[in-house]
Amino acid sequence: MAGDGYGAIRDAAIAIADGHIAWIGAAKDRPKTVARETRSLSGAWVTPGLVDCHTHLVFAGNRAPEWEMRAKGATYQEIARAGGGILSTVRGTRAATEDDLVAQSLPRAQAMARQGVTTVEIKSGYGLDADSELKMLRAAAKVGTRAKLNVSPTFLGAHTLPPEYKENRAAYVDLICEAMIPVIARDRLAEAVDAFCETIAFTPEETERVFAAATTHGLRVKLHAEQLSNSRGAILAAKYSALSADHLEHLCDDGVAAMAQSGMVAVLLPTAFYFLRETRKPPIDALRRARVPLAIATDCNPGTSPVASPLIALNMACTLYGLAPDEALAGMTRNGAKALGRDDIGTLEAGKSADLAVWRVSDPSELCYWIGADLLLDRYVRGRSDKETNT
Ligand code: DI6
Ligand code: FE
Repeated sequence: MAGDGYGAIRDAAIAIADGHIAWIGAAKDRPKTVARETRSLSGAWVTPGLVDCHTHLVFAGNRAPEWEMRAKGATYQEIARAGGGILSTVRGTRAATEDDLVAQSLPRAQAMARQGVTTVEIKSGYGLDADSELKMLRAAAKVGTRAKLNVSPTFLGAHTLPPEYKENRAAYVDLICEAMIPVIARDRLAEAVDAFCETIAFTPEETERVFAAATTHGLRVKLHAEQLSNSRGAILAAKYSALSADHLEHLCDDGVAAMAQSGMVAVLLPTAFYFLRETRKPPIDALRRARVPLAIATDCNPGTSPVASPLIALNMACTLYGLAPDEALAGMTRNGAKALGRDDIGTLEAGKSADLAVWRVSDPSELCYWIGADLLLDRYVRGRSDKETNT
């Protein structure tokens, strides 16, 4: 029957009070208390608001020209020589004012909201100096307010080495650990600290220094791990009780075991896999057998996943990675929330925040099935409908 496997309640009622779900169940069982206002969502499906737990959606400019060069046969080295790659986004982001960054990033956030996202994680990592990283984190908060999204900000100073530290890697890691993380923790500008542990980015030793500093300052960690090669980053992340390890195409058996042991979430980013035309998939079956929760996210970024559509990420989780639609949807609700360390969102239960998505579908599998359809009827963010707040 429609909705089997999703924990669906048919002919349901949801009571909302003070921005929270006060009661949920079959409409015939609903408590007799008189509601101040009732609304019929007859014929629609309601899910938790989607949680996109891995994005870099705040950045300036884009890399479409570079992508076009690649489509015409240019190599990575040629593009780098022509000033392309991640450092071109760093230059653009450094040069942008905070208002500019907000203006350029807002349409991406609004596109996500229009597809049912209510919580989005946004990473810094295109500033790579203290002022520019803080500017990105402030812009992320403003974008969230304007797009009516809850933002979970993450500090990703260890994204790539800034050009001015080319000859002195250790000094940049010092700057992250001794100057940036203490200020970010003190001013509560981020909820977590991430790093890109990869041959082209930071070594496991450098990553460990960043994790140690984050932990000292009371911030949780997470990691871009095993995307292009196996650096055993997931094992290192487990040692620091990370929330998640993300990408994981090259994750080995030891990594799966370490993630299971420490209770981490595996965040899968199938749109980045698609965009890079990768062929090696994450070890999904091994993760399932080890009962590691699977989350799905967009990785929205200008280089490897110019994707502001959570529903396309769900589709690709199914078509490219072989997830079942109910598994994929759990990956962008329940397990996306878990990857952010949040227990107040991600499921429809009494006591949780009333963050809901209301869909024009006849079965929840349609959320993973359509590409480019207009499925969202409404969202509720902390109990307030987009319709009443004029989004
Ligand atoms: N992994 C990626 O694929 C991206 N960042 C990361 O940590 C690349 C980001 C970019 O190219 O702008
Ligand atoms: Fe990423």
